Amino acid sequence: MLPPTPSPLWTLCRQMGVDYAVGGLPYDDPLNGDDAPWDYMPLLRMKQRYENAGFKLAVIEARPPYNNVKRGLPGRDAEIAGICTLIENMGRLRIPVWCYEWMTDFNWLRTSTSVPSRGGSVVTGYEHALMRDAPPSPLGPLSEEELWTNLEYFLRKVVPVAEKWNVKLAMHPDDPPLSPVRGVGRIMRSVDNYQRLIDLVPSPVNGVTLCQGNFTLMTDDLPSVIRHFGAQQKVFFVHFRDVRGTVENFVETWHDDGKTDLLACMRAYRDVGFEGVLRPDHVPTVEGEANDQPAYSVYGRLYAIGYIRGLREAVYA
Ligand SMILES: [Mn+2]
Repeated sequence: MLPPTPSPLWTLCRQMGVDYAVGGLPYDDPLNGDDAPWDYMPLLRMKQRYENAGFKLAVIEARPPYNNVKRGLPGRDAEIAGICTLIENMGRLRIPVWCYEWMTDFNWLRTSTSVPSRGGSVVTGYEHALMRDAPPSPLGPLSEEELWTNLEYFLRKVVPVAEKWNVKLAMHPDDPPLSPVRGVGRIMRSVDNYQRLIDLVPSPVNGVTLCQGNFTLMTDDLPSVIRHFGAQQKVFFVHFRDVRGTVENFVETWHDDGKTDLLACMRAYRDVGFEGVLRPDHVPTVEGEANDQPAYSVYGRLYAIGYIRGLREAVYA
């Protein structure tokens, strides 16, 4: 994930041999005028920024506002129209994958961003027991069945646009993958529910962001899950990371220190012919870094990129 404002991380990634960028949305475009960040001209200029720095823009991993869509509230059709505009413009600009999610009211959730890890590095963690007395979402409770109904409504409108413009819709899991949280249901939290998503509106563009940190909390055998969705050509994008613990109590880890056999995962991607983009996702904050962007520090990412390149060479050599 390279935020669209150029930074030393851009240069470091080129130096690490990274060729593809996972981008955001151009909220920083100086010429936005009346354009929304998902309109054509800001997106075009953002793509040019990545390309002029040496990256091919492979994925957009940012979303226009769409909480009303997830909740099924008035205003949802206007939000869906914005998403359809984004997808059409991604198609016009040949940006092939959109990473979205179905987490309502709040996004990824941690109970700590300061868990001590190896050698004084710092990672994030989640302990569900600490959430038992958390206040409910101010927007009120929301059931899983309502989330499924609203998801189907969304997909019936968006999938035809994505098919027309050849943009893949890659659903990221709920993080953490459990339900409910603060009274709000979460449905993208199991292998069976992912299959239900795929079968809900069957289409070559309806698929998965295989965020390993979450999927490995849904199964004891992540490589077989990669094969399950890979065999259906549904793995569009990968977040390559790891955790230790259970869904109700876990910490993130260094790539070489988690509960998952990452070499076996890499073999599974090779075996299913995965040809998309894979990014490190969350990493530790290390010595010399402020923990002001937990899980997205710079130096931790450099280690992760080197580790992933090594695994890739081991598997594809
Ligand atoms: Mn992820």
